[in-house]
Amino acid sequence: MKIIAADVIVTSPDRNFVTLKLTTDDGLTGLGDATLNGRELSVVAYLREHVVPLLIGIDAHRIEDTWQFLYRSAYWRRGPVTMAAIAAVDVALWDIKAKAAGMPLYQLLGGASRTGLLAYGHASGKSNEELFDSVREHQEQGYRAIRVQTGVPGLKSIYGIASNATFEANTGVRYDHEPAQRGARPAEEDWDTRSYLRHVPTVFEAVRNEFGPELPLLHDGHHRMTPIQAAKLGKSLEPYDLFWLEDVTPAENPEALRLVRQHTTTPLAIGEIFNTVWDYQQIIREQLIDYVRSAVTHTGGITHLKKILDYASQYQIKSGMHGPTDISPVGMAAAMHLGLAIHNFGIQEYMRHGDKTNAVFQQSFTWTDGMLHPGDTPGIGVELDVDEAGRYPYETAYLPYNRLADGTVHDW
Ligand code: KDG
Ligand code: MG
Repeated sequence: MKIIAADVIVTSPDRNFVTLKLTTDDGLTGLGDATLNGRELSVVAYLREHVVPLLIGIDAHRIEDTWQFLYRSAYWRRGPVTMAAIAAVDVALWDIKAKAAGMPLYQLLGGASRTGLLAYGHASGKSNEELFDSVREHQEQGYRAIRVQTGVPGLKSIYGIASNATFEANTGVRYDHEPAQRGARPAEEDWDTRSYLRHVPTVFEAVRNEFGPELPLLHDGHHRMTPIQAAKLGKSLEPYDLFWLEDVTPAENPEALRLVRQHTTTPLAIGEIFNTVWDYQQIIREQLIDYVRSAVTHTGGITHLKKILDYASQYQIKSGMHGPTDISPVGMAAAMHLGLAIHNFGIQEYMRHGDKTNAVFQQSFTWTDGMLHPGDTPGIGVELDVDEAGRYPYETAYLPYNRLADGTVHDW
């Protein structure tokens, strides 16, 4: 079964997506997600210029060998662009293999270990009232676990809160943290860690008072704290029993988590911007985290993320795969198959894609009572309508960035 065509499809229905489509000589097709938010075209070039020519003629069944070939023959290893490109090839090959077998992908990964995947959604609001409404809306949509982000007094616009500008730029689709705004330059937001650290515990206290002790609550620090600030936050949130506290410190220095861990029993999650098992090696071995946040899309595909999660399982560390709207329906489907099959599944992040996106990508997954299931269509269960995709050409869009009050650039 040989690859005879490899097409890179860029489409921007509600936001930009990059998809690789492989076709075999016996007519099977497979899809892989290669979307890297705000840097999409770098992966497009990597794929089109350097990977697609190498794929023509290879045996589509040789997934591990293709992975190792693309990873090692480049010499320049790792990094988000390389690993997103390899991920797209990997998932497309798994899609083809599962279609050839006539099975949904999770069957090839060992079969279902559970009946469905607990998923969390993103509630947010500038004020507690807005936040409570958003939590209720999510509960009405079936969510049984909810991420909570709020505005901070004195700060105009921060990560995780749908801003009006983002709302309008995205033509009415509310993306609580899809802030990649269409336009020539990134938007500037503001930040003050001391105000944030003072405010967040009061919000969680209010949410617990309103919604009770049962509801699993999550929060994302988005890499903005120093280790000691993160330790302080973890400690101050202990009374509110978080499911996890995410990305408290910048990802470049995973050792920082040792200090955070020494000070708090709040569970920690990290990894959405990691891309290989080597980013996790120390923090898994030292048990500095509780959840692995990587997406299939940014971590070399099913093949590599499964290795990370198998390693994590030896240390009782679970999956918490990244699933914001910049993970395309193809990337989400891959995550669902993997999550259904592995033993150490924890939770799946799930934001809903907009109607235009769902018209471009036909999907077989189900969402029932707060649980996801990838469906039983052979393959990953996603097909891409090329004509529909063609209606939405790429549009330049950037993630925002932060400046402190004195103008210093800060982690966003
Ligand atoms: O593209 C950036 C987003 O994927 C990121 O901001 C989302 O932090 C995120 C999350 O936890 O979903
Ligand atoms: Mg995050």
